[in-house]
Amino acid sequence: MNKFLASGMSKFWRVVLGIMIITVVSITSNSASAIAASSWDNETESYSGKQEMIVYRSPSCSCCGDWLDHVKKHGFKIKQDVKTDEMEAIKQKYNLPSELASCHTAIIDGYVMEGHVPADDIKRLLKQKSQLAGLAVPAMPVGTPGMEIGNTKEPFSVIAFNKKGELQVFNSYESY
Ligand SMILES: [Cu+2]
Repeated sequence: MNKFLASGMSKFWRVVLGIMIITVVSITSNSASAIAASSWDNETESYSGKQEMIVYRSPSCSCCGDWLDHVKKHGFKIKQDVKTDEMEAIKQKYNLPSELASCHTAIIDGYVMEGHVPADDIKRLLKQKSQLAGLAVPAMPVGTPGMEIGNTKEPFSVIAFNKKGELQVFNSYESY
């Protein structure tokens, strides 16, 4: 083996080592940023308007309580916490499009908030004084505020709906 080949080999191993270091660093920083991003308690939106909400939920719903803790950390106040087994009737009363149904239904400043809607999206809608009727995170995607299970984060969208029952995507969380 000549000198040229030997130096070539060592260069190869230096590159391999470099790649390994880059990989380790990127994995570490990825997981660090994932932890920070998964923290729904960090506020990205400020809001100083009406913060009192009425919440309807089934007495047996524990993730509903976890969502309430989330919005309370963002300054919202629970004026009324109504525990009822008639959630279907509540959703109909507030004209929630049935395909958007989740667990709890909250009313704030005349808007309907269905399911595990992130507090910052609520604030953004309230600030817009929008013609929309409300926001929903249909079903209960794992990873949404109040639905955190380990590090599982299902992509989800916050859907806005108007009084005619027309839907539009208000916000999307693909990786968070
Ligand atoms: Cu829930």
